[in-house]
Amino acid sequence: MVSESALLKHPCYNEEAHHHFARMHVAVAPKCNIRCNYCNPKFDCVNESRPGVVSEVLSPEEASDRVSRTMAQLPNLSVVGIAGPGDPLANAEATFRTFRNLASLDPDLHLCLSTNGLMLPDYVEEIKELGIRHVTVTMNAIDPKIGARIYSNIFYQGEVYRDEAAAALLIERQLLGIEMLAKAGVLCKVNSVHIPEVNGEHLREVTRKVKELGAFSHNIMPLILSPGSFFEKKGFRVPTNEESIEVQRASAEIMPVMRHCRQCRADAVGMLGGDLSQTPEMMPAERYFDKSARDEIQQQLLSRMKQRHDEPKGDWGGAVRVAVATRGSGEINQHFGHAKEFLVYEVNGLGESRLIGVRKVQAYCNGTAECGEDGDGGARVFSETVQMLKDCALLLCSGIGKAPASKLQYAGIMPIVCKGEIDTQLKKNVKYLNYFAQ
Ligand code: CLF
Ligand code: SF4
Repeated sequence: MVSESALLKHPCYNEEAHHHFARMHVAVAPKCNIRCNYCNPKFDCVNESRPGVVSEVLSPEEASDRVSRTMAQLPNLSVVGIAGPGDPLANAEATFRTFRNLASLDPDLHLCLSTNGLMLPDYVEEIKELGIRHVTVTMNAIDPKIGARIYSNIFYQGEVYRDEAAAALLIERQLLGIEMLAKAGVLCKVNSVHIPEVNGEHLREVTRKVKELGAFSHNIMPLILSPGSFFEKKGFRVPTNEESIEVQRASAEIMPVMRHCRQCRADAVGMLGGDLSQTPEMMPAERYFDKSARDEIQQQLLSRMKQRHDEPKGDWGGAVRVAVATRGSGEINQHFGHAKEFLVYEVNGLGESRLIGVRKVQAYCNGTAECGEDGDGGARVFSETVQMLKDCALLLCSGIGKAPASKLQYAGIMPIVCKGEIDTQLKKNVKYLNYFAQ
C-alpha cells in the first residue's frame, strides 16, 4: 500500500518533486560485502554514485551534525539517505545509529536507504521499526548465469562465494528482501545498472519479477565505467542514449520507471541536478534549524507543485525531442553555457510532454570569454554537448551567446531563449516548430 505523503516530497520517487525538494546523503558506510565488476572499491558505490568519486566517511554523530546544519541552510531538504560509499547494510551498526539520530532530529524528515540487498532480509524489521519509508535495492539480474557476469564474488556469513553460486545467493536474498519490504509497507525502488551486452535484454524480466513482488518503481541507470574496474579493463561499453531510452520504454510497459536519476555521490547534497556537497557555505556555523519555518516553506513548495493525475493520452509516434536547461523549480532558468546537464523531453502532437532522460555535459562557459570562445577546450566541450543532444530538435534555455547559438543551429538543434514553466514552454515552442515545419 503506497502512502501518498511518503511520496510527495521525495525527489527520487516523485519526478515532479525533484524540481522542488532536495535530498542529502551521509556517507557513513565504507565497507562492502559483494564485488561488482563495474566497481573500483577505492571509490563510492557505483550502484547509486558516479564512479571516480570518493566521499569523506563520517561517524554517525558527525552525520547528524551535518544534517542539522544543512537543514538550517536548505529548508527544502526533505530526505536524508544513506547510499555508501560501500553498502549501508554491510555497515549496519553505523547506518542504523545514524538513522536513529536523524529520526530524533526531526520526525518529518524522510529516511532513505540504498543497498545491494545481500543483508536486506535480516534488517527489514529494523527498517520498519525506525520509520525508514524508502529503500532502494540494486538488482541487475534475476538469472544467476547473467548475474555471474556482473558479480565476481560475495562475502556472506564468513564465506566467500564465487561465480553462479554467488549470483544465485545474492539474487535469492534480494528477491526475498524486496518481498519482505512490500509486506512491511516500505516503498521499495529497484535500481539496475544497464550493461548493454550483459543484461540489456534481460532487464524487462527483472522489472516483471520485482513488480510481482511488490516493488514500487524501477530505475534503470546507464553503466558508467569506473576507472580501474574489471569492466573498464575488459573494454565493456556504456549504452547509447537510444539504447537507454529503449530499455526504459520496455520496462515502463510493466511498471513505473524513474527517468530523472543523476547517479549522485554518496555525500550528495541539494537538488538532484545541483550537488552542493563541495560548496563551503553548506556548512554554516549555526546548527539550529527553525522547524516551523521549514514546515511552512515545504508546505508552500507542495502547493506550487503540479499534481499530475492524468496520464498523457496522445500518440508518441513523431513526438519532438527537446532539451531543457533548468536549475529547478520546474522552470527554464539556466543559461546554456552554465548548464552541466539537460533534461530531455518528448512532446507529442497534443502538446503533452514526458521526460525521457537526463544528459550530463560539461558546462560550456568557463567565464573567461564570451560563452565558450576559449579555443580548443571550448570547441571540444561544444562538440560533446552537440553529440549528447543531437536527437533534440529544440533547446530551451534562459540565455545563450551568439556564437554557440548559431553553431547549435548549424548542428540541427534550434536554441530558443525563454523563461518560465517547463511544461508551458515545451507546449508553446513545439507548437511553433510544428507550425513552421508545415
Ligand atoms: Fe538518495 Fe537513493 Fe534515497 Fe534518492 S538518490 S538513497 S533514493 S535519496 Fe535518487 Fe541519486 Fe538516482 Fe539514487 S537520483 S542515484 S535514485
Ligand atoms: Fe561497489 Fe556498490 Fe557493488 Fe559494493 S555494491 S561492489 S560498493 S558497486
